Amino acid sequence: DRLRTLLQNMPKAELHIHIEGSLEPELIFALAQRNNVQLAYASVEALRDAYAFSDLQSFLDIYYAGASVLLTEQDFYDMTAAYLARAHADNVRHTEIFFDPQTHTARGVPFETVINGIWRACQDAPLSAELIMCFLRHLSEDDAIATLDESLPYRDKFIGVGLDSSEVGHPPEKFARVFERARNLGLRLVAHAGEEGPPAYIESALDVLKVERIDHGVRSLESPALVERLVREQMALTVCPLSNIKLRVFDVMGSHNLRTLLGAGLAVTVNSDDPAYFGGYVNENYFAAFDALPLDATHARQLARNSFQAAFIDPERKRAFL
Ligand code: ES4
Ligand code: ZN
Repeated sequence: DRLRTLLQNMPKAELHIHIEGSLEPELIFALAQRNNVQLAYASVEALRDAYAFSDLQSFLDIYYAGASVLLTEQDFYDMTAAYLARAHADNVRHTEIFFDPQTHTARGVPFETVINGIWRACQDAPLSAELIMCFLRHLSEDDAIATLDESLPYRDKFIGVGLDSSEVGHPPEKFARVFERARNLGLRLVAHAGEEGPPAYIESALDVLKVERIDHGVRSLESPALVERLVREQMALTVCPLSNIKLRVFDVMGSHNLRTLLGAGLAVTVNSDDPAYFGGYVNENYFAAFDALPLDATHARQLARNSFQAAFIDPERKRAFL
């Protein structure tokens, strides 16, 4: 119908996508074969059958196992090129891609292999693509600082840093020093907060880490004072509807709070998070939310506008999209 066509065709930015989460089961098997890596699953179907998650941690265990097939610069290039082609087909005009270097350096894959493969695919892409390096919050801050140090020779290849992986028990303030160093390097700052963690984690991401966007942030609604602040500051939330259903943050899409967040005046965006694991790329996230919730063409245009407004792109180019 007309709304679906609008959602499909409208130019949009994607601001919350983990590149390792775009690795499709077919590519996992192809890379395992190419690299002689042994997988714990006998077939693409058996692997896909394992994609039944009960919470964030149950997903992360499989997501890190899937990433174990990535060994060469070409592997990282191929994974990223496949995502960028898919995003382009969804009329994504600009994307800011998370990558998790620690997932790979901990396995002995050099930092330069990871970033060069991902970055080269971005250079060859039919849309603009920037990189945001994420620190794994289940590891120590010292490990994050060592990763930031390791990234410095490649400082010109990424625009910012983020914070992802297991949220509860690893509050933003654990990473105060590494974010301060990143800020002093002129890097843009984001963090996952309020996905499974409480509103207090969103507040400390803002106050301690000084982030410029909140990834997820859906639990902000539990604190009216926080909502008022996020609206006043027009702090963007990068919401990922399919992710939230697959990881049981909400039971069903009809119970998702996306419409309520928008209605409160929050700067909400729609994103895919880990599209190969959660059942769809960015347009599938728009379709699923708009099918289940009372959202119309005005909301669609607002969400697309918000995505460019919240993007780390130069103001001139931003104005052309708004
Ligand atoms: C993630 Cl959905 C989600 N949450 C936190 N960390 C992540 N890394 C990849 N996907
Ligand atoms: Zn995420």
